[in-house]
Amino acid sequence: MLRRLLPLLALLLAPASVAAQERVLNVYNWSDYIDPAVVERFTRETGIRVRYDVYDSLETLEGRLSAGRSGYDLIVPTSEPTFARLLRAGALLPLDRARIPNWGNLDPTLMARVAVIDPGNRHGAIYLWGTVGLGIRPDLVRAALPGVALDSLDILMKPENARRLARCGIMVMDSPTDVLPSVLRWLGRDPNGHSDADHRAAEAALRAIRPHVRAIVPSSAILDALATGEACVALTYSGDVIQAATRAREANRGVEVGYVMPREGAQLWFDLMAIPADAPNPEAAHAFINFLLQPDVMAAITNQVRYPNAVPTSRPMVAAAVRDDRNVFPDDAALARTFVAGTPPREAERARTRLWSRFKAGR
Ligand code: N2P
Repeated sequence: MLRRLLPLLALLLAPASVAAQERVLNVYNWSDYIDPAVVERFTRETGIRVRYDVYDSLETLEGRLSAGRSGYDLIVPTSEPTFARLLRAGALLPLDRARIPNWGNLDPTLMARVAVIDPGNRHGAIYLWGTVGLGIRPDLVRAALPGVALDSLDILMKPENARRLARCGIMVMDSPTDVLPSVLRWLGRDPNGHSDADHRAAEAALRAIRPHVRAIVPSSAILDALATGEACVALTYSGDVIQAATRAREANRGVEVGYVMPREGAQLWFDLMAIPADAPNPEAAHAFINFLLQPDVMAAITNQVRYPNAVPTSRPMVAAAVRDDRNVFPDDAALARTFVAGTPPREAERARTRLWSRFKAGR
């Protein structure tokens, strides 16, 4: 008996600092993108402490990662352009499937879509996915634009509409990467076009609405502004809008928020769990990925953040109101109209960054 207890005693008496150093997982994920209870459960079950940092745009994530030595063990970049670029730069560790027995829970059809940029799905597993569209306050939009169709980017992008909505608050998320493709698509151009003509057209369209835009701020600030009613039209990520709608309803101050998946065709994106090549604790990262891929864990995350996941067996555990919400889980017809952003070449990326700063500055 005593002999059986000895190893346990040794473990309990081990210097805490050593144990702690070895058992920390450094996560860098999007803001408002997990159920905190899930993270606590991971620590309870594994003893691994989680240090959890957040970003709210791909530009921030890429800036932090591209220099290397970020200190993170797990990141969640969008498949294109960020994950694709990090992969090309050799900045991602191949995943060890032997350490991820729950890999089989992933939807093969969705995983095939991201295999285009990650052959064999060797470096990333889909965490959550969604679209880019508008968060609106339908009552205010209807009042300002009688008879307007509530399913189109026209609400924001037609200057005469933007002018009428300026007073109730227009916001655009501060991310050329995740905004320009939708603008190009609304213009009827290739959302992944990166010719000078494409850039000029997108810039002209943005400049035309600029005087009516109250704020160009990170997506986390947009979520807050929609929830409080400070914005009546905002271009941002689908689940963020649906989270804002829930918060607004709970606050019970008469703010109603709805999501518009643009009929022109919405940008569809996939966020992938990946491990930086220089991660201090890749073992813990593998354990976390495996933990997250459990159906009940994924269902809890989707219930909380209103983004669909890639674990089909989680679906029965997702609350009916979330499962049946076509803005969370778009139907096939809506999905057929979506497009996925590509990875612009460096030069085009620089042109996009420059045009975006002019847009922000209002020049
Ligand atoms: C979460 C943002 C969603 C991720 N707040 C966009 N890819």
